[in-house]
Amino acid sequence: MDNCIFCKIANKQIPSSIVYEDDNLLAFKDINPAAPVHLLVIPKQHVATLSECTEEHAEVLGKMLALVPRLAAEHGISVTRGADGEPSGGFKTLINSGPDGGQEVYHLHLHLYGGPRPWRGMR
Ligand code: DGP
Repeated sequence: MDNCIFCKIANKQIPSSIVYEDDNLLAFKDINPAAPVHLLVIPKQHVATLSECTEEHAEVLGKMLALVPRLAAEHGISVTRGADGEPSGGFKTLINSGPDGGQEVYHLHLHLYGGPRPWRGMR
């Protein structure tokens, strides 16, 4: 898509801090981080919004979600368990969809937030 900022990032027409890339996906740092770790995972192929996804997109959607544990581990935000078995650490994933869902960039993206709180505007 000609005027899509995330297509331009995927095509390396504009710079970003890329943390992961394969044939289908790109992950990069959010330009305006709301948490100490704030990454975006996108499909390289343009899809405007989750609301327009169908069964055809199941594979790439699965790949996006399946990438999260790896990114979390690489950025030190995995869920860990202490000797008492209590969980600590962890992260939040979010896909905003449409104006009411707070979507500003119309290229499907998954937010991955983590790190010590507080985070901006989020519980
Ligand atoms: P959303 O509201 O879900 O559409 O979030 C869009 C996010 O994209 C927002 O957190 C800021 C981020 N963003 C917008 N433009 C750029 C950019 O040019 N580079 C990077 N790295 N992130 C961007």
